[in-house]
Amino acid sequence: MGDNAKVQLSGDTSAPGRPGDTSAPGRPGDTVVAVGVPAWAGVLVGVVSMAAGLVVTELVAGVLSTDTSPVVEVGNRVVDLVPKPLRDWAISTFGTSDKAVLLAGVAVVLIAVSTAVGTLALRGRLAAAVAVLAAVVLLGGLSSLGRGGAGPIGLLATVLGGALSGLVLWRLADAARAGWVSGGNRSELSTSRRRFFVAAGATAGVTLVGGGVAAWIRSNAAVAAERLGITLPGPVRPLPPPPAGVSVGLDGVSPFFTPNEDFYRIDTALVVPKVSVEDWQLRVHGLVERELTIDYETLLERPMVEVDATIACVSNYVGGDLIGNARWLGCRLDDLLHEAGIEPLADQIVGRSVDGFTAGFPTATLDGRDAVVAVGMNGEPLPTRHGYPARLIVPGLFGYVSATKWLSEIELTRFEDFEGYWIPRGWDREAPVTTSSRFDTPTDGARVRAGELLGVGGVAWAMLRGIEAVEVRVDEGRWERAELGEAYSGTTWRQWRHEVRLDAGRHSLEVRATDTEGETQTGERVLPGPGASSGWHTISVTAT
Ligand SMILES: Nc1nc2c(c(=O)[nH]1)N[C@H]1C(S)=C(S)[C@@H](COP(=O)(O)O)O[C@H]1N2
Ligand SMILES: [Mo]
Repeated sequence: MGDNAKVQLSGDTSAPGRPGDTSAPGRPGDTVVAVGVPAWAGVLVGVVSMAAGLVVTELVAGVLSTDTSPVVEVGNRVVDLVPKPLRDWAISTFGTSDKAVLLAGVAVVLIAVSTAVGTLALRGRLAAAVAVLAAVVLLGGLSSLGRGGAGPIGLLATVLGGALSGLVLWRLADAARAGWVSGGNRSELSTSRRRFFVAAGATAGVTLVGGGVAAWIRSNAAVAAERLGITLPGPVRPLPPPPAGVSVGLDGVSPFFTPNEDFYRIDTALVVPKVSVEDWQLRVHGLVERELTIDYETLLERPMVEVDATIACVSNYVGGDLIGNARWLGCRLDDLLHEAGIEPLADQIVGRSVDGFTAGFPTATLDGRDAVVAVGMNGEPLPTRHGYPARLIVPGLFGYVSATKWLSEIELTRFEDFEGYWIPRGWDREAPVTTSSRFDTPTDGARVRAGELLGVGGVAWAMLRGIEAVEVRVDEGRWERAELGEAYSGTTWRQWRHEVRLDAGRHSLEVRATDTEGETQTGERVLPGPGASSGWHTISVTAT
């Protein structure tokens, strides 16, 4: 069957004509024209169906288990099978581009196999085509189940991909045959061809998009794997674990350290930036005497300190959960900036993120407090969501003016010359965390036992100063002093608990905190924006 060669119609169901019959099956006067399927159509059908299958395999594997890639694994197997002398020859000949040569080789093999599959299918030998496809699936499946393979997920992904590939092959082959070999008059054939091109094009388009998604999942997985492989250096002077007394031992009260997976999260980026430490660097510049550029390794060589600090979001409503406490590991920001030498003109320290986010705070913040370029959070490298590989943590300031995640630059500037991301959007330029407190238990609207002692509790914070007292009142009665967790650090929140006895009925409970300077949290209710919210957290419970 050559290109554009006329062929005889056979097995035709749509046309009444017999082989050689040129009478019109459709409109009278039309000629039945049928030509051989051009060779390139075989390549097209084969490559599109194979690519669709591979993409599905990679997507299924990527979604079910982020670090498996059956396609790469088959590639690795093949490399293992190549005799060592040949491999050595390839490495010495192609040097560092041996990977690219390998990939090109894989592509050539895949295209050859696809072409075979597509051509067989277009010649009506679907069974043979499917057999070749099945052999490919078998190879993928076996290497998944083999030692060091992707396991059952790889097998499942390969089988699903193979099935889809077969389906696409069958449909596209049908469409191509309708366009070239099946009967019909000239206009029917050209309509069928158009249909074939649309189907092939649409499948190719979806495959490309899917391939992009699969590649994206893989690059995420690569950063996730890199992060898991990192061993952070120990701090110069490790902090002991906080005394047991920081906990008031009441169920429902937030744990002293917020587990990373429960830590609140605020970011402007639509997707979390995935930054590899290989590509990461921190530039310290602007109004400094010496610009510094530090890569991840150099950063980890700096003396590391541990800092227990609570960070909070300015958008937190009274009683809200946009606050968390962690043990951060990092290098001191003041040391770093003194090394760069802050010019006297500078009054603002701006953190810039790889995602374009910026946050600025006064140079006066470097007052000895434990501000750090953090790399660790609660004993592990920063989670990706929380700024891996590095972020700023500045105790006492709201996140939006200080806690830049995925930090890439620290620039010394003047407030009059630069405003951080949220400032032109209407938020206060300077934003110290305000004294506040909240109920964790019971929750608003809870039903409780009437006449029995009821444990109520939560957390309170007065950043840098520390909490002196927490008081609770029922139904706007007398304020009663709550019991506090052991005083630990001004930069962390403090747990509190209290006992109340409620009559049957609905009751309001309020809580307020006082800092160590004797200042009591204001009861004035203000919603967040342009500064923090204020007011006493008030819940209502029904005792029965
Ligand atoms: N790059 C970047 N850093 C950022 C933000 C952001 O949107 N992008 N949000 C900030 C805000 S508003 C807060 S409250 C804290 C939240 O940090 P977390 O998500 O680790 O809890 O990060 C700050 N750092
Ligand atoms: Mo925030």
